[in-house]
Amino acid sequence: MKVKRVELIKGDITNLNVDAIVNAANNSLLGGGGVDGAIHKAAGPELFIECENLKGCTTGQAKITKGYKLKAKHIIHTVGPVWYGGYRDEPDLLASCYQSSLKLAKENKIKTIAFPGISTGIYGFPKDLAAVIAINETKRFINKYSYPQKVIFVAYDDDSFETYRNLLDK
Ligand code: AR6
Repeated sequence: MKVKRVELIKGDITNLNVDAIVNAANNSLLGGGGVDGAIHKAAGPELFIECENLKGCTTGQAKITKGYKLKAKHIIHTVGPVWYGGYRDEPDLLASCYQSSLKLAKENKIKTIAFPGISTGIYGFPKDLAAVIAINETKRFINKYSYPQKVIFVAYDDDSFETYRNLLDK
């Protein structure tokens, strides 16, 4: 039987029992609002200490830490672009977030990884375009490599869920 390698769920990414969850971080990697705030709160203060030692992260890149109090063993922190209208390489930078995160997952032999919609909250990236990029980059990557074995897209609201569902059904 063919194993399904891409899944979609609706909910809070901090509750997931997976090898790694991805965080929509900022360049400092020292926490913030949105999913970043929720992940730091759920993982506990040790995460902040490990993040301090990472000395930040460039937009479009990713760094890995432990998951601490989360069920997830690892957190892959990636820094999405702020949306300025689309003329400042935002789509390429977002694609790079997915590529860098998936590459780290592969290098760390992560079986299951869950992504929120990077940049689609406070950073203002249009959700439909972001979902197209997320799905394209993921499919391209998993067609080439056997790790991660499974990628889960986590939609936080009904609109995002429908956007992903329509695209994944195509
Ligand atoms: N689980 C899953 N998805 C979530 C959760 C959650 N618990 N909470 C929010 N989302 P955002 P960004 C969704 O704003 O746009 C922070 O301050 C949310 O609905 O968290 O990349 C950082 O420190 C949206 O679709 O991240 C940066 O400064 C998506 O996650 C900045 O925000 C991303 O929304 C990054 O902004």
